[in-house]
Amino acid sequence: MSYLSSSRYGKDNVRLLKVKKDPQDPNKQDVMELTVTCLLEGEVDVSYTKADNSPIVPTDTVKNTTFILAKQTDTWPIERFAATLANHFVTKYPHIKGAFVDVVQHRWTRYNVKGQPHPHSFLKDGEETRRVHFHYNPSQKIFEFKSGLKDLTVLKSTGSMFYDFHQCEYTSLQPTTDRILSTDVTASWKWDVKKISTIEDIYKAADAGVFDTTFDTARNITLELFALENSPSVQATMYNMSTRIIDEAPYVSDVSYTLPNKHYVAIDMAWHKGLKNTGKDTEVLLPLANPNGLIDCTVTRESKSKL
Ligand code: AZA
Repeated sequence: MSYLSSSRYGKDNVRLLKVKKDPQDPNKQDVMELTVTCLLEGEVDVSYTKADNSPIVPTDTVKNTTFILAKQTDTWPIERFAATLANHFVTKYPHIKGAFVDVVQHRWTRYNVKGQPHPHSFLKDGEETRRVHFHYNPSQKIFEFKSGLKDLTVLKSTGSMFYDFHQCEYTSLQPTTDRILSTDVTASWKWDVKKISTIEDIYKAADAGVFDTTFDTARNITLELFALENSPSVQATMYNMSTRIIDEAPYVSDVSYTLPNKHYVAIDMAWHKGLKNTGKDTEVLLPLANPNGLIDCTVTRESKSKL
């Protein structure tokens, strides 16, 4: 005997570019390039178990809706657009009980021409993305809402250490007080459900600039601490980043980081006329494609009742 224990369906990789024109000067524009995933859940079991398609809102309709709501509503910031999409599906279709919406914003940065920000020209300055995940199922009281960034690639050529680690007969790693540190930052921050727990709350926070300010705070703390701290380890640095975000971003309840440790190893050249290229003489290094370290943590705000 078996039963359908969970299911969801929808459209993945819906890509769009939204252009916002200044009503006073249509030459002045903003752009937002997005990749959207929208999956639905609800009373659709018979579509799996009885080949009855009648409850299926087709994935094509999900795609069309994404485009139409992008046209008809304000998509800035992406948290607002995720709320609009999720709310649409659970209010339009009574048998659709929940939506999983992921919105990924690709980076387009306005650039200066002759010292002035150009009104409608943008630079792709990296593969970094800003993102939001929203699982909204009001009938089950599910409101999982988090934002983040991914693929913010950074490297520092000194100011990173790793020593005093556990040693055993499997250990070959040498301790170091000066190494390269490089990673592709994935960071996310969960919105505090005590402060944001309804669609209206999301719209209000969007209007108040909470999502943009928090994104800037988290990104700046990441970049600043990465540069300024003499890092004892990836673990300690990511923890320090997380606690600072919790301190400085009042709407956030949890911060998570996932950091690959992308290794660069000094190339030993002693075989060539005793050429020194290790330790303090390291100048030429080999980027290792694999393997890489992978280090993860979540830091949670302590609730006041515990203090
Ligand atoms: N953390 C680091 O920062 N560097 C490392 C580790 C680790 O866990 N393991 N090897 N090198």
